[in-house]
Amino acid sequence: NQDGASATPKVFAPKFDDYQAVYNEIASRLEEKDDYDDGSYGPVLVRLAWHASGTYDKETGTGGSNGATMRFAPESDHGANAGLKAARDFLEPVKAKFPWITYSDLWILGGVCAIQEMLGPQIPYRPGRNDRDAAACTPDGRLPDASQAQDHLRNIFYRMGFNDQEIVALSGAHALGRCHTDRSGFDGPWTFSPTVLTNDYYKLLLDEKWQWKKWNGPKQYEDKKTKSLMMLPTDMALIQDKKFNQWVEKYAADNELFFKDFSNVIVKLFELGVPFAENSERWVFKTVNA
Ligand code: ZEM
Repeated sequence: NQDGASATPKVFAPKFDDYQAVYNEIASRLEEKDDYDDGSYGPVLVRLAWHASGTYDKETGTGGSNGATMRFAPESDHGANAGLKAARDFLEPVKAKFPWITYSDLWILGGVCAIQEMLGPQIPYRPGRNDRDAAACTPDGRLPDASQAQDHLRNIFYRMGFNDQEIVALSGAHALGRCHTDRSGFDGPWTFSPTVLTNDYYKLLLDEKWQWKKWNGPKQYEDKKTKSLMMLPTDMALIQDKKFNQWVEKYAADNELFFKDFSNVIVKLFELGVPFAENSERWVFKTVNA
C-alpha cells in the first residue's frame, strides 16, 4: 500500500549484494590483519571451511557445512580441529556486523573469499545453510589423519562421495598455509608462496627430492634441497599411488586445469549435505584485493 506499511511483516531476505557486502568485509579484514602467520588469515579460513564440510557422510546424510557444529564441544575439541579457533574468532566481528547470515553460510563464504583473494579461481557460492546445535556434532574421526596412506584417504573421501581425481584436486589446497607444531604437531609450509593459490604443490611433489625429516615430531617429509618445505605422509601417498599420481602429473603440468577442477570440487565439498532451496542459484563474488 501507499504509505509503505504492509499487512505482512517485512522479513529481511538478503540478496547477492548483501552477501557481496559480507565478502567485502572479510576481504578487507584479510588485508588489514596481515601480521598473522605468513601474512594472511586466508589459509586458516580455507581450512575452517574444509573441516566444517569434510565431516559429511553420504550414507547417513550427517555432517557437512550445514550446521557449523564446530562451534560446540566435542567437535571443537576434536584433534583435527586444533587451531581453527583462530579462524572462527577472525569471522566473529563479521557475524556481529551482519547478524542475519548464519555461521554455516559465513564459514563457507570465508573459505570462498580467502581462495579468491589469494588469487585462486572463482568459487561460485550459494547460501542456504542453517545453524544447528551441539546435538548435531559429528563423531571424531571423520577427517583425514595425515600419518596414514592411500587406503585411508580413499576411505575418508569416498565416504563424502568423492573419487580419486577429486581427492587429488582437493589436495592442491596444500599450496596454502602451513603446519603448526602446536596444532597438528607437524611443522612447516608445503610451498614457497603459502598465501597464493597455485599448482606449486603438485610441481614440488614431483620435482623435489623428499626425505624423512629427522626430528622428535610426527613422521613427515622435508625437501632435500632447502629443508624448508614439508610433505605429510598423506601428501606423499598421492605420488606413491599410481591412480593418484596420474592426476598429480596433470595438475602439475596445467594450472588452468587445476583451477577448473579445484573450483568444481570445492563447490561440491562446500555444498555436501546442504538442503538448498530448489531454485537457488550460485553467485560469483567480485574480488576486492585480488
Ligand atoms: Zn589440510 N592439513 N589436510 N586440507 N589444510 C593441514 C593444513 C591445511 C590434511 C591434514 O592432515 C592437514 C585438505 C586435506 C587434508 C588445508 C586445506 C585442506 C594440516 C596442518 C594438516 C595436518 C594443520 C596445522 O598444524 O595447522 C590431510 C591428511 C588431508 C587429506 C587429504 C583439503 C581437502 C583442504 C582444502 C580443500 C589448509 C588451507 C591448511 C593450512 C592451514 C593453515 O593454518 O595454514
